[in-house]
Amino acid sequence: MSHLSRLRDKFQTKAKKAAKKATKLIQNYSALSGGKVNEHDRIVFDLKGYIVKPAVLNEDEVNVLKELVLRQKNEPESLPPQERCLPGGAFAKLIDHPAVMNVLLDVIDPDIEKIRLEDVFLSYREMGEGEWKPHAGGPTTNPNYAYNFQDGRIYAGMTRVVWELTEVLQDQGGTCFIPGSHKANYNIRTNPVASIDTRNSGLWESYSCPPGSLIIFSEAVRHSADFWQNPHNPRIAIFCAYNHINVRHHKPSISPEVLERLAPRHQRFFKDVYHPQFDRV
Ligand SMILES: O=C(O)CCC(=O)C(=O)O
Repeated sequence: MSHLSRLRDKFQTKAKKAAKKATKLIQNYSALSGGKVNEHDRIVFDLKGYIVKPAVLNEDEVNVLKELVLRQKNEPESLPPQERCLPGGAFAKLIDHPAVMNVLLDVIDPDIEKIRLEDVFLSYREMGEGEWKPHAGGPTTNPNYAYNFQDGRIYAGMTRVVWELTEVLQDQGGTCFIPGSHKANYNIRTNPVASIDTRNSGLWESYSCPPGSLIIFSEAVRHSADFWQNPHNPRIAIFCAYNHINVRHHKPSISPEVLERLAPRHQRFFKDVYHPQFDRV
């Protein structure tokens, strides 16, 4: 091989690598096009362990999603196979919704390739349905549920993103939190205290929000489901569990039929658990 052709091959390889890098940067940038999380949300997430973003979706978007999840629940056969379960169908485009990504890129990892989505499910509750089951809070060495603050930024593990598709009334069945408990020093996770965990301890906080709102919370904050008490509508909420690429909490259960039909920009959230250093060529 002549010196000239060796030189040409070298340049071609370098150009390919540069193009790959540029594509990755552009993909990451487009996911961030809504801008990063605002200071208010970042500080409240750190302070309380959760944030509520009211009415992120409009009425039409909410109606489309409600129809999808109710059909998935009640008559899945009426849908094509790739839409019969979450995250398929009209839900898929919410996977990287800017309101979600702006927070996750701030609290899980600033590189979108290091964020995984490991579970998506519907929570449907009629009047009186639900449970009271406090969990998490306090220190842990388990990286899945970690919440750390280091060098000016949050390092969260599993982070729940909840799309509330119906109205939630204060203390009438929305998820409940003990704000700040993701940073508690006493281990209320492994040594729960009944007087703290009881629903009327005065330490629990919930929220009200219109349909289409987003709740984002660290799995590290002590939280619980509640009994649904809103007489106007059932709870119809989509729960998503995002995590860092290095760890996984849930057993993979997402249907391959659904995954195969997602757009590549959504499929990448379902990659296996590994360290992205092995992506290097
Ligand atoms: O159903 C709820 O409101 C809370 C669910 C829960 O406890 C969780 O996501 O870990």
